[in-house]
Amino acid sequence: MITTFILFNFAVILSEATTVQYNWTIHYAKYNPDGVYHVVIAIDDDDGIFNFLGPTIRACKNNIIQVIVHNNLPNESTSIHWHGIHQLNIPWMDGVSHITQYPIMPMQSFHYTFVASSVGTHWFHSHIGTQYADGLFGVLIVEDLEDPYEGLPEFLLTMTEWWHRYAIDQFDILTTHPTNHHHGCAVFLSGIMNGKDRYDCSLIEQPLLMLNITGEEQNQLDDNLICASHRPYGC
Ligand SMILES: [Cu+2]
Repeated sequence: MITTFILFNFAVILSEATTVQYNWTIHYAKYNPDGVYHVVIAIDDDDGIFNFLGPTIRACKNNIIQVIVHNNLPNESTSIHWHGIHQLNIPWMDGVSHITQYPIMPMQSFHYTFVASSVGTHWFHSHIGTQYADGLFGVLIVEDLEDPYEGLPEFLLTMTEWWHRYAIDQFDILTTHPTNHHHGCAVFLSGIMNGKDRYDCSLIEQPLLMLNITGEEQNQLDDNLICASHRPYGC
């Protein structure tokens, strides 16, 4: 009875609200976000362009957000958690693998539908393993059109630590040699801001190229570059 009531309520909201839709395919790609190529996880937002970091979701308060996620990682399951969204009455949309949903298996899809309930600048991220350290995250913005500050200029900045190994390999190194924490290897090699940085500042002119896993060029990012790297302890 309770379940029926909850579903009914959600159906009423669905029928009245504006819907914002996304259709994502998650891929491996080779990318040099700081000038050094290695395998990352990228999202194709239904336009053939690989995004690193993920595409930004924008919705207004109480819109319905629909994201169809196709998992094209051939040997990893995944799920997406919508950080900051309360998922009231629909916990199965929270995207926490093995807790609120079965992970999305390789070459399978999942259709997330939820209410943009909480105003603010949030983020979404993979909620399995270490995938978000390989780039599987992005920004989720819920605007309030009645906010007195709505319409003022805004600047979006994402920051993440970055290493030159696939994250699970980095994790393996840290857990196999826990004393490495004290010798700097847990310290990131680059500070990626909005998906870009330069590990070697002398390579500031080198283009940022996104390649698919077979090496074909997918995307070239604009070269509004910064150089915020450092090289701790020769890790
Ligand atoms: Cu989170």
